[in-house]
Amino acid sequence: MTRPIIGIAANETFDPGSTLYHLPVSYTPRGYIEGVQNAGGIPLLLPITDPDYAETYVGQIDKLVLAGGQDVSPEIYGQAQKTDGNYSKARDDFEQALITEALKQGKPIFAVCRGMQLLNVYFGGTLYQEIGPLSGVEHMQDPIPREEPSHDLLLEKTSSLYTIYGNQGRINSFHNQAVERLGEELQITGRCSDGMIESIENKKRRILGVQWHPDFAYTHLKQEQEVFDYVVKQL
Ligand SMILES: [Mn+2]
Repeated sequence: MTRPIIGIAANETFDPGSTLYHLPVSYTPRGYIEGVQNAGGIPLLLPITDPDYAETYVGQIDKLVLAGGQDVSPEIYGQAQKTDGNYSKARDDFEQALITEALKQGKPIFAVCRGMQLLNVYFGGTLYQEIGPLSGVEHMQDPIPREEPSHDLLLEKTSSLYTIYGNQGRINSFHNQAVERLGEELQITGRCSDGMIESIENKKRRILGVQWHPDFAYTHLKQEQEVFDYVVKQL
């Protein structure tokens, strides 16, 4: 059986100091790796590097995953920075190049949280830089454990995930930013009951973005592993 190779765009950080002496590391949360492995895929990490190498990297993979992480730099969608956030221009640049190449090479894209926001911005959309008072729903659910759902998910019948959640599901939520204006070529397929956009898609191009974190909950909730199953086997 041929196992699809799932390229996961990696992040960078520094070891906090307790074991690796503040060593800089390239990484992805293990949830992406195990979620893909459980679904029968082979995860392959794509470290942040010169955008010129995106063509070569995307050439090695069957599908692309854009993971969660830093806020997307507001300058990409034409806004001044309004909040104190954690940004990485190198990551923004490399991942935009990966999107360009995935589209060019016809490879599906699954994007989570920041990844979905970057996709939206890539297609010309904008973000709310701070959801805060815009909603009565708490979209940064901490201290509720990450594997626990904290708000609802209202799915369109056209959603690729409709067979998993039906028209109403429950999902976790760890974001203080959200899609504001939708990018071109994208459709809204899921919202929270407060109206916040929770999933976007382009079925023709095989693009799926989710605002929640299946990678936090795949060991705990069957539906969250089923999202990885869908991505690896069907997207
Ligand atoms: Mn949410």
